Amino acid sequence: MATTTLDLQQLNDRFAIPGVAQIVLGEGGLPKVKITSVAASAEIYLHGAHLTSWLPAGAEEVIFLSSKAQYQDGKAIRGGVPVCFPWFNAKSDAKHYDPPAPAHGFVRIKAWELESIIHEGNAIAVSLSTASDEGTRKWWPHDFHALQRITISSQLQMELIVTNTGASLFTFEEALHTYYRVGDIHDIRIVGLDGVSYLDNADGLREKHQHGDNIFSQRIDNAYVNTEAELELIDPALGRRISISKHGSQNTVIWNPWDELAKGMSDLGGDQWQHFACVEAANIHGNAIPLQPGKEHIMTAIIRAERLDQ
Ligand code: TA6
Repeated sequence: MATTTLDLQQLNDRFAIPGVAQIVLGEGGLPKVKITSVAASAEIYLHGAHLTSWLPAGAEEVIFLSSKAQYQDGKAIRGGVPVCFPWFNAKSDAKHYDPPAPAHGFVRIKAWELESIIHEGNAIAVSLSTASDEGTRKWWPHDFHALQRITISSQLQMELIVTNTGASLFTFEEALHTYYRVGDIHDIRIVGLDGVSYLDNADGLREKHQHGDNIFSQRIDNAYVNTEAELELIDPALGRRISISKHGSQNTVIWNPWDELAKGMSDLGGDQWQHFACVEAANIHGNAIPLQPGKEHIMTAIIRAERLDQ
């Protein structure tokens, strides 16, 4: 649904912070929060509570965003940080529904409510929420509230807080499906998963073990299990190291489609697949989260970027 000038004015009346935070019309006429501060700038669409840019002061853009991304209800923006909930990848019974249940759940393809923008020191915390409704219950018969709190400073912190607002236990999967911008996928390495078991989604989810650092020479789609490891993405072409830590997450997913899948992705195109790597804090497969009524679960991802020569 298009955002009117009045909607935008009402949003800015409630949430704008002069010189720091404003809500503007983004691609596809979708509203986005635009953050500009001493420490960093960032952009977050209300659609999917989807961060599409984080640019620490003095650094280059850290987040990849496809030049062919689609910006519309019912579609996920390609790139940025899609929020996957309450299931990961295809729902096993997706086709039993009309319309079919969407991949990676339904919260990344709908507008979230902007709850608050808080300026504390050099940090700006943007909170957005969504909740179950009759539309979501068609696909997933549980009542929930989800809050995404994104804190922008010289680091990027994303917290996904899920609350069971229903009367019975439910079990959910989740991921902060972060696309990191890289100079050249062939040259990067991800350090920190040596020896960790993973399920290889490019090979029938067979269980394997990571030997050494992750380097990329083909499609990779690995779900590492029972790991809270802090990782480093080393990018020689951009001369930088991205540190990725997390709390409340037992899985890390590493993905690049390679040319193999990218050529069939209309919202990616060209050689863009060579310029991102997905490193995702998640709770999926055997690490899905059972949540009792009234309880909440918090998954946090914290990202820092620094020069390699530092
Ligand atoms: O995170 C890896 C993955 O699950 C891959 O299997 C691939 O499907 C990717 O997510 C992107 O999914 P999407 O639905 O956004 O195209």
